Amino acid sequence: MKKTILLLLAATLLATTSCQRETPKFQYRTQSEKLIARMDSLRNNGLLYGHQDDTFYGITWQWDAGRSDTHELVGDYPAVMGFDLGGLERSEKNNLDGVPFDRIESEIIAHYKRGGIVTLSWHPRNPATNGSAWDVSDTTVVASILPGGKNHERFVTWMRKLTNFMKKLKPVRGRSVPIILRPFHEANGGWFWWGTKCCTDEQYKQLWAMFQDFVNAELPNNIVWSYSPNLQGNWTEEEFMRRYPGNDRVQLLGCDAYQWEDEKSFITQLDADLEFLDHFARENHKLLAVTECGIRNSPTPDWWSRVLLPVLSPYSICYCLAWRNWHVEHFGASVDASTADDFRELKAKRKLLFLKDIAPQIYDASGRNSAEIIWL
Ligand code: BMA
Repeated sequence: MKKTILLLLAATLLATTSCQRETPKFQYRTQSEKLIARMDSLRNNGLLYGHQDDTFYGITWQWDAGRSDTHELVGDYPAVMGFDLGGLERSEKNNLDGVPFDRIESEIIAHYKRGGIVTLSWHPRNPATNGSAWDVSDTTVVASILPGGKNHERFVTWMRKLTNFMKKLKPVRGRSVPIILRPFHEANGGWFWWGTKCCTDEQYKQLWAMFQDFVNAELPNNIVWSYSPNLQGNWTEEEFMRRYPGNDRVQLLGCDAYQWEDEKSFITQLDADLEFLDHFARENHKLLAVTECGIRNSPTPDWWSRVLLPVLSPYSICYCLAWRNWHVEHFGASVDASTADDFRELKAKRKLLFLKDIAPQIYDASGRNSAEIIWL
């Protein structure tokens, strides 16, 4: 064992030395820059599958350790895993969906160590009313948390709780986990307190900047910023720019896209959005992803292959992240969903990529996958 570890250390040192000689700028790269470069290169290999709360619960189970609807269906974990930090702002033990934050913490580290990619969203409670993220009853909420507002100091403590949590995301040895952070998402809709009902475009941009500057000051090297409006269907540049935080503030453009109603209009709208976003991303050197997606409770068995993927395939998209599989409603793949066979086939044809497709498959002398050693 000792010998294996020494050999590995020597190999790593050798690799590092030769890498430094050839490409000296590599050693200065931050975790976020490395993740951006990795995703940029991975998108040439194919579309990554992502899933929210993958290892905490599925359609027919919850909280069992070591389970995953994705793994049980295709024998591999999603390449991208999403988690939500809603509830952290009030020092809750569990997030808004009942997931203990200590499990979120260990799963983020576990997924990173196996070579996976992690994205975080935040559905914070309404800081003016204490209602949920969906409480849009107070139109002064955003103004009240901006500098000078009566809830500003309170919101600063919320942001600090978030950064304190993210600072803990560190394997025992090694560097902090890089995170794709997707705050204040779907802001072109009116259903969240940061949406169109509760703040002006200017206030939204100020909110984003305040939050981002705070987080970046605490975690300067780890965050890839994702700006993710909801499916819009008719973006024009003028409309899109109204809330866009700015090219210096965003590295990944997202689209949250659910098929709530008829298939045809979903396809038309998503295609229109992706055409706009793909063009914008190319012009402005951004990554592109479908940051939430799905159809509620999988009523259409070939939805993945016939509806979603044909729309995505002409565009240069890094990943699509299916929303959570919960017993009340599910969006991701599972043996218990009607889409199981269709999804399995996509995996077989490599139309979707999973963890093992993106993690380096390097084995040490004892046959153990040493991906985690590479990523530490
Ligand atoms: C929504 C729904 C909610 C959930 C929230 C945060 O889309 O799934 O049930 O609380 O996301 O995960």
